[in-house]
Amino acid sequence: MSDLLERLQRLGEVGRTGEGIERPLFSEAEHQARTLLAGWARASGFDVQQDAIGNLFIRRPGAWASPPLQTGSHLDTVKGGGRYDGAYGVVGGLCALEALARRGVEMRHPIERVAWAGEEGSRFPKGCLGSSVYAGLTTRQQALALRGDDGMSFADALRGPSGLLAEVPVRETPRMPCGYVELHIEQGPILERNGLRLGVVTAIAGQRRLRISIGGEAGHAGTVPMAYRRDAFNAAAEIAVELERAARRIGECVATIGMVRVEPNQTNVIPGRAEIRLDVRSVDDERVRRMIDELEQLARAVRERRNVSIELEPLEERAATPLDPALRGAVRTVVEALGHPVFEIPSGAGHDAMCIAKVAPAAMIFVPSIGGASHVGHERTAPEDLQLGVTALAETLVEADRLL
Ligand code: HGY
Ligand code: MN
Ligand code: MN
Repeated sequence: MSDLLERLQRLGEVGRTGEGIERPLFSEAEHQARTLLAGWARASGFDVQQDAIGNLFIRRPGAWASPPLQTGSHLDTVKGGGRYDGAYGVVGGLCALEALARRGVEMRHPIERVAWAGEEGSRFPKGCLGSSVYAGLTTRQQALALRGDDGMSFADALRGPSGLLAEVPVRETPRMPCGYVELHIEQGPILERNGLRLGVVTAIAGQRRLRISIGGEAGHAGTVPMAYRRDAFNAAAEIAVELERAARRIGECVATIGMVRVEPNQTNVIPGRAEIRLDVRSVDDERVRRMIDELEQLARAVRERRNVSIELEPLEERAATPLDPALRGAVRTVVEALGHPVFEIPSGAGHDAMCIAKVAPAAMIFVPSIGGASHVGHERTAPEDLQLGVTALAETLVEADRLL
């Protein structure tokens, strides 16, 4: 089995739970994953560094002392996640640098592979944390003040035993890249359905995430007549169903309520409080805006009708991100040279490339997800597609090095 597959296999055991992988940022498992990657990179002779908020860099010098060409992705996962989302781009980036070094390919720009800290937002309520601080979209203070669902602040977790890697030098000043290429699984069914093995990503969907807190009145499930109730969960449920209808009506957008909290969460007590988290996305920002309008109208109506309090707290807002035409051209050239059809595809999933695209030309390469499954333990990509993606990444880095 190749280094790529062996490493993905090995990494996929780090943080494995019953149904999938759990590697939230600065957990023991995620720290172990970064340690593993640093060890593999050092064994291949690369320079390993980290920055002050946990982004991990490996670097291959170039002929020029210029801004680096970067590739990267993330090692953290969602709860019950798969072994390829993020990890594939991190391990694949290492394998691409090793392939270029083995072939003795002389690059003008230094090449860096980055493992961005906390892309998923599965512990701290902000996704793409490491790449957005790196790109200056989030201040370090804002990141440090974030509080995880377990109550611990980012600052404390960063200082804790699973924060920075002990034996890795910390780079103080971020080096803005001259270009960025991210290799990632598609996480959807399009490539597989079209019999394709490589995708050239055109844009990354914009997204809005909100916390919706509902205050009603707890009470005895048996004694309070329906007409007297201020049931916080039923208010949340009405909002959820109506938002699903709105997303279908507006079209070309998706709305998900993937997190629900009910208090006191007892069978025989009417819920007095409920918290739901909404994730809305589209490559068309106007449709996301219309969805938020619908939510605001709905909240006003449900507040009135059910006599409950409803607070909408924005957690995240990212505009749709078109990827760089010239770098996309480099990916297209490589896909053709490898003998595959050029297939342009938008990304419904968010990626660190959204942030890096704000400071440098960025592009993405997709490989198929079997059955379109992702963010689940049975996330899979065929080994030959995993290998092909790394080859495409290595060649794209060479092409981009020439171009930039
Ligand atoms: O949610 C996303 O799209 C990404 O997987 N963080
Ligand atoms: Mn990802
Ligand atoms: Mn993900």
